Amino acid sequence: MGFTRSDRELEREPLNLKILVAGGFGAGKTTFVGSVSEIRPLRTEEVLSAPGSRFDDLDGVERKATTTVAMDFGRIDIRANLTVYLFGTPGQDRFWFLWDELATGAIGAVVLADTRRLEACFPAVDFFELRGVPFVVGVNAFEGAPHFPATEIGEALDLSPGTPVIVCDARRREDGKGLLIALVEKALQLSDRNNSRPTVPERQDSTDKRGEA
Ligand SMILES: Nc1nc2c(ncn2[C@@H]2O[C@H](COP(=O)(O)OP(=O)(O)OP(=O)(O)O)[C@@H](O)[C@H]2O)c(=O)[nH]1
Ligand SMILES: [Mg+2]
Repeated sequence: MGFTRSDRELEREPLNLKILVAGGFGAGKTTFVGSVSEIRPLRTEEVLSAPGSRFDDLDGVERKATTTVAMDFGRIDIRANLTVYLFGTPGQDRFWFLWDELATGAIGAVVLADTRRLEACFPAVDFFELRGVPFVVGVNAFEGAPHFPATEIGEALDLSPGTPVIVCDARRREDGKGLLIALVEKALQLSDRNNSRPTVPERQDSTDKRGEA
């Protein structure tokens, strides 16, 4: 007798998803990945240098001492058989060239916004909208930052209808997890509509030596 697996069994197959954590300079991306990750996060922080300050927009985050120069990496099991690999982007314009590579294979993104400098996340919003990559906006509530209703923030960012806008504290794991779950639900809905299951593609090129020292 032939053995066929039911949809329910297929649903329980391990699913590995790649998600980007993006947004403007200093919006809390590294903090988010670090607080959500269940493994010790990989960070690429460097001290903000005087020469770099000629290129970096430090307005509003003058007290920031370090910045991400390549990426953050973390991992979390959202539920049984659903693992999310988190890739935090660098925030400064001079590292834009890394974004395309970081976004390869991602099923979606969390775009962190800081209401003190909302315009800093416009490029991230544009990046994902242009590529049709689903995203949710996390409004990282810094102390003393102005509060706006989610609908107003959605309008200010000119988001497509249905794009979730969720207030969060990037330092709180539960907040981060809530954003990831909202994103995964949105991405799965979209992929069901397109009849394809999102996964992180297997690396095809066995000669790739980027992991080597
Ligand atoms: N009060 C408060 N501080 C936060 C929050 N999230 C991040 N921070 C602080 O804000 C600063 C910037 O956070 P990062 O996580 O480095 O920001 P980033 O977006 O990774 O910055 P870049 O990589 O330089 O673009 C750090 O000092 C954090 O401790 C938050 O929700 N509330
Ligand atoms: Mg960072």
